[in-house]
Amino acid sequence: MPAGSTSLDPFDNIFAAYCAEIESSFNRYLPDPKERPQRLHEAMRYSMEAGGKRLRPTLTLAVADLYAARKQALPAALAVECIHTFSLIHDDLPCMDNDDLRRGKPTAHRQFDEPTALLAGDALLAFAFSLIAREYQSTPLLAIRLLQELSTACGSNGLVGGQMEDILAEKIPPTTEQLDYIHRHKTAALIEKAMTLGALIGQAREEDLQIIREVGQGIGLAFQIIDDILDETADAQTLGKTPGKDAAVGKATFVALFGLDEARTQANNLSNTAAAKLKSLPGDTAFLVSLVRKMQNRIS
Ligand code: GRG
Repeated sequence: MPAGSTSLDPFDNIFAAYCAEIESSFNRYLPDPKERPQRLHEAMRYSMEAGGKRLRPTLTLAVADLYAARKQALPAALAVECIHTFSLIHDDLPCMDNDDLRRGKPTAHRQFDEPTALLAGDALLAFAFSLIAREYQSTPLLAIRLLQELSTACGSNGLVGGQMEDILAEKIPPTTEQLDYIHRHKTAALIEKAMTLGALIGQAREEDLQIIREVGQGIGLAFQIIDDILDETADAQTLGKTPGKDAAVGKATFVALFGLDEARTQANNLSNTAAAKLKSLPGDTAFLVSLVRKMQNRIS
């Protein structure tokens, strides 16, 4: 369990400590914003420091914690957050979602400019892999495994592939199978890998690894369904990004396809299954189970 607890709610306390650990690693690992090319490094740091829930790196650390490997997992957790931030920067660009607000702040291309934002995303993606290669070089087989898992989750068979089908679905309404593909690739793949990396670093047994992959897919899908629900029901201030964009472009979301009630039921079912599976893992899974519940009931 991370040190530095102060709040009275044990869950909030632990979550805040994980986030603090992740954010305090920025200065140690990320390029210095004063380093040349300064503008690029400033833009990378701007988006990384803009906030966000830090869900994915927390998952990496919390899974590694089950195997007493949290400390070793920190660079991998940061790499996951760099990839997530790259995807948000690119998703917000005018050629994609054309958004002005992210994490409650101006998007990277609004704060800087479009070419700088594009390059900051590219650089964060590349940096994530170089960080893993560098920090795990003393265990080369582990390093290769981490790089394989993460690069697959990012590419055409992962979040970029999911984004491609998502864009195509704006023109031709997707079937439920296509929507499932989009969400599993665009959202669940990175959430699953965040957990898998923690397990690999902790040298989890193959049976545990399988459970962790299933849990990651389940909560990843639930996360996206809830994102669709919030896009429909939340306000910009609470959300930290522009709501109602899906409906505005006629995007086929879980809510559009199934309605709010059925979308909520599906998110609950997926979360319940994930929480039950987590309990079969070794170590103290209470924090991870509570995290699933918090994400299930989140309002932003
Ligand atoms: C490579 C351009 C490109 C896109 C890949 C991941 C992705 C596809 C696009 C990002 C935008 C998006 C809506 C992704 C779905 C996953 C999702 C709900 C992201 C938001 O995650 P949060 O809520 O964000 O955890 P914070 O800001 O809290 O970290």
